[in-house]
Amino acid sequence: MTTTGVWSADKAGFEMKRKSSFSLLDATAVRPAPNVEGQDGNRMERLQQLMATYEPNDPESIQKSFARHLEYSLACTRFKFTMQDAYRAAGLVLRDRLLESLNDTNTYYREQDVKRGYYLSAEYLIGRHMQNAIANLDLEQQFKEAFEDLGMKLEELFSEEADPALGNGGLGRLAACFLDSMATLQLGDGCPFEIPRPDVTYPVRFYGTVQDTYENGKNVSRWVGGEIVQAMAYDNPIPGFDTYNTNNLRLWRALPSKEFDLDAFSSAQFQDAITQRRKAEDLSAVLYPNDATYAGKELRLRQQYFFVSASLQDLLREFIKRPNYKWEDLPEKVAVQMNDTHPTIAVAEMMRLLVDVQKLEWDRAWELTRKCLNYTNHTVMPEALEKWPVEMFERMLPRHLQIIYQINGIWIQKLLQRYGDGPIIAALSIVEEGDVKKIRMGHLAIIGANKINGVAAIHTEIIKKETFPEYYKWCCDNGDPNKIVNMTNGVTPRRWIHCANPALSEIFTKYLGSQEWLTDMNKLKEMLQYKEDPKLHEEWIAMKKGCKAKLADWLKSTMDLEIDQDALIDIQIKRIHEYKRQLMNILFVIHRYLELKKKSPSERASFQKRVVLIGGKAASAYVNAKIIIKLINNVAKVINNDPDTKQYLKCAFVPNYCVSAAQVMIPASDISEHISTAGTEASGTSNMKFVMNGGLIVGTMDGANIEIREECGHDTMFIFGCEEHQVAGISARAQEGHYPIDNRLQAVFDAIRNGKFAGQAEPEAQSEFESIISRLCNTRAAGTWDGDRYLVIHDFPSFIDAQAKVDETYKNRSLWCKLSIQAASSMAQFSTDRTISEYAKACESRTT
Ligand code: NBG
Repeated sequence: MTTTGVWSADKAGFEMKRKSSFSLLDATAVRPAPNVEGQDGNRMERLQQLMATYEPNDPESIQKSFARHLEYSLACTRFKFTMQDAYRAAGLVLRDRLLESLNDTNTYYREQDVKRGYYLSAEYLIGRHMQNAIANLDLEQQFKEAFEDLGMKLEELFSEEADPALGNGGLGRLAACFLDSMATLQLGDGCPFEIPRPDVTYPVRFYGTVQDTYENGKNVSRWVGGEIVQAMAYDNPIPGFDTYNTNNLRLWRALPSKEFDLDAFSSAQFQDAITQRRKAEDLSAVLYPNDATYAGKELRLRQQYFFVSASLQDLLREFIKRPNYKWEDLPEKVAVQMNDTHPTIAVAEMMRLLVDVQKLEWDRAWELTRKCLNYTNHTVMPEALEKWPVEMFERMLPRHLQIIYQINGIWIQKLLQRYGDGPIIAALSIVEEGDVKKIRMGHLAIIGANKINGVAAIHTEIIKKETFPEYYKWCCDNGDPNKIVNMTNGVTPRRWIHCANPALSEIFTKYLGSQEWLTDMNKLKEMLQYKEDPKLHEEWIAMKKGCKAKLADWLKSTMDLEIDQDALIDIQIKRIHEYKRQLMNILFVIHRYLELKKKSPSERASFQKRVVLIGGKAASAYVNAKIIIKLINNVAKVINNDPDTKQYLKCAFVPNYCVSAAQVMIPASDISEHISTAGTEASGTSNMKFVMNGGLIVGTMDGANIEIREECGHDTMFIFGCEEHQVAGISARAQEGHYPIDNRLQAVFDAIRNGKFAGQAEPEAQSEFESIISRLCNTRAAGTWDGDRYLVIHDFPSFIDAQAKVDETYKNRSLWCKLSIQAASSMAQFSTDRTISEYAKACESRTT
């Protein structure tokens, strides 16, 4: 999947009527026309006239357009249609407007001759489109009036939309926030309701062989045979906010290269034809197959190559179409951002397209490739730096393996010249030696990229120090230490404040006198002058109350959970991973429960009420993550049904966590947990969303927490746990057995071991829970160390202290409210508008 956007800010935005909001373009406004000089500009003049104006956006016209789509596009009658039909018809009304804007934006980009940014990502967690599209097109009022007049609430329409789950976690959601900012900043090209483009298809080959020949004095390689699959484009327009820009998110669907051969129906090849079709469709049917198996791994590499090849063929076609462009202009016109290692086969594919297809010399092609591609690293977990067995590569992508070997050969020569033979050569080689020889995609990316970036300040330093230390040394030795740069993540305030929390958006707009803060979050700093204003406090508390009421309704209807809306709402939502320490959170909940049980009823009455919600998905093959989810569910069952405590403490694992769930949960939180072991979370982005909504953070000195704390003030964050530079020493001591277990944690372990949360009723779960605890307590004395790798035991006592401080601070409601306003008003740094501007600037100041 790719998205295209304009990268260079200075070129976009002036001549046409760009900055005016969409709804101001009435039906009489004339649409921009491309410069058709030299072409047959008069062709179908009448048709051109008919298409030269916009669909009108007043409520009545919206109603008419809706009625038309309901009957003529969806074949409903006025007597018989469902809410789902109504949602789809309203979606088509919007799609019409988005198409106008998308087409005009493309005309404009072409005319302006802008540089295009292509974001190559296997994941886009875009969430529901409709509400966001209406807000970004500035059509909220008109849609509201139009549909209310028809007897429909917009919220009912919105809830009909499925949440497109095109991703796993932060990396996929970040890509979606980037789309919003690229369109809003008038930097890019983007998506909401899909448009199939059978006219945009590319062949993608797998397997086959390479024929090497010598022609006209040159070595020529030809990749032949194998299987060909067609990649067909599906466009998703992404509108910016308060701008007429609409960008394109282009997704790719795999189709068999030859459509069903009817003759085959009567022949023995029938089965073959079906197999071919299924094999092609498997490619784009499911995101991220379980890659614990060899077949899963192979399908994943096939998926990656499929979308990368289609996207690069597409961008080169766009470039070649322009007769005035020369190859040396490519880096001026094209910037490709590789989102993690998933699309990094792009390095070899770009070389193949330039050398084999476009017939460029190797050195020239390499220079262009390296100037166009950039790579973002999103994690320090070594397992996420993908490596593919050479044998798999050789079968599936034989020409790419050759190219990678050639890139590596030249690279190793350079290294040998500088360092001589030694361990640094093996460390920096793209090929990993061993029982199974592998291609290291992270290495391919850094060698083939112009810039490499981390996603928060601490993470970027860790990349230099630990993830790619030898490579960083090479950059420094070559006088290019700025090759690895930091681009702290962000989130879009349009979705995460304006759409997710309309009441908060209204407060900001009311106090600041305009909506400008939505495109310039620095404006929110003006809210700081009111942080102790009792009037604002009243409105702020009412806003939180409203969000909690919505959350309570949602929890009741989705999981039949009842919560006390006056309780402190404590949320941890993110992928389930041991480094993120959901385990520590649930151990703390057990501790809190045990403490409550010890108290008399009158003592309990002064205890701070809490609702702890934990949500998130786990990779399908991740066994420990699943045990942790089971533990959370079992603990919830006990606590929520204990008559002594259930008034004071509730806990739940929220199923099916997704963008829409986040939009309900985040605005309602008082605190959220961002408690990864220091040095493990690259950035985190939900931390930013929570704070923008007035939630405070319980967190470690990790990822973007550190920068958020600097911006918002140290008093707004409840920090605990060891720091990154202490981790190695603590781990070493833990392995040697010098690892005291706090009494309170010991009591939690005892409760689990005694069967409080599984016991004889669930012997399998009981033994899984015990095994998790035993592992935490393991020292090297018991064999190879597989113990408390993420320092749960070490950080637990200070976690309890931080939580106690939360309770104490929360008692003082006006202090809490002040901190909440202070934090939410200081988040300008964490808008993706800032992040995207930095990416755009970095692309302009390219290194050689
Ligand atoms: C995630 C990190 C987060 C980070 C997001 C976005 C992956 C592989 N990484 O810390 O774990 O916020 O990327 O950069 O999803």
